[in-house]
Order: sequence, then structure tokens, then C-alpha cells
Amino acid sequence: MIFRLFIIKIALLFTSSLVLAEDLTIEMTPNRSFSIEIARIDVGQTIEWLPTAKGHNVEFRLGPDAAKLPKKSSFSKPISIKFDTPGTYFYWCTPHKNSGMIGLVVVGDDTSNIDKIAELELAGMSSSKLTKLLTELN
Ligand SMILES: [Cu+2]
Repeated sequence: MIFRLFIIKIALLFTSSLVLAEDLTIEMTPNRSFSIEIARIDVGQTIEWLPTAKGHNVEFRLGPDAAKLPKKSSFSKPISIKFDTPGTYFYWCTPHKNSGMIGLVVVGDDTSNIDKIAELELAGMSSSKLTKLLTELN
């Protein structure tokens, strides 16, 4: 019986370490940008956004139709998100959404929905930044 409990504990440890493992880390930097602006991951992989400066967050605005978008993250806090639905996701930092602090996540090499992302009307530096990022995807 004790042995069985031990096995369950080991199994739980293994599971939680799998959940916490990040496949990619993106920094929210002091110069109002994400350190990786086009992130490419496989289906089921996890990205962690790490603040290296205060006052930033991660807010997803668009993704593939089948995906439920993650909740807006808290300011100055790390956030880990697992992506289970293939497609391209667009996000920004809420206070710097016009300052070019935007990013794309391409899951499973699927860019079939980027036309919808291209239709987003962004303001300030983010407009030309998005155009540039989408060009790099093609
Ligand atoms: Cu920011």
C-alpha cells in the first residue's frame, strides 16, 4: 500500500514537471518589446513570457477560430500558456499596444488564418510592425 502511494507521488511529480516545462521563453523587455516577435512552436508546446521590466503584460487579440484565447495576463508577472490548437495567434502588451509591443505565435506551422490578423487595425508603431512581421511569415 505504501509502495503504491509512493508510485502515485512519483507519477504526480512527473506530471507537474511536464506541465511546468516551457518549450520557449519570451522576455518582456525594458525597451517596450517582446524578445521574440515571431514564435514558432509545435502543437501542445508551452511558451513562458518573463518580465525583465515592469509594466508589461500579454493580451491575446486573435487566434484560429477553433481556439479559445487565453486570459489577459497580469502586469509585471510571468505567464505560461500552452497552445493546443494549430494556427497563428496575435497578441500585444495592453499599455504598449500602439508602441510596437506586439507578437505572433505560430503553432504547428499553420499560418492559414493570417489574413484575419492582417485585417486588424492597429495604431502608431504597431501598424507597420505588424505588416513587417506578417511579411516575414510569408
Ligand atoms: Cu509593454
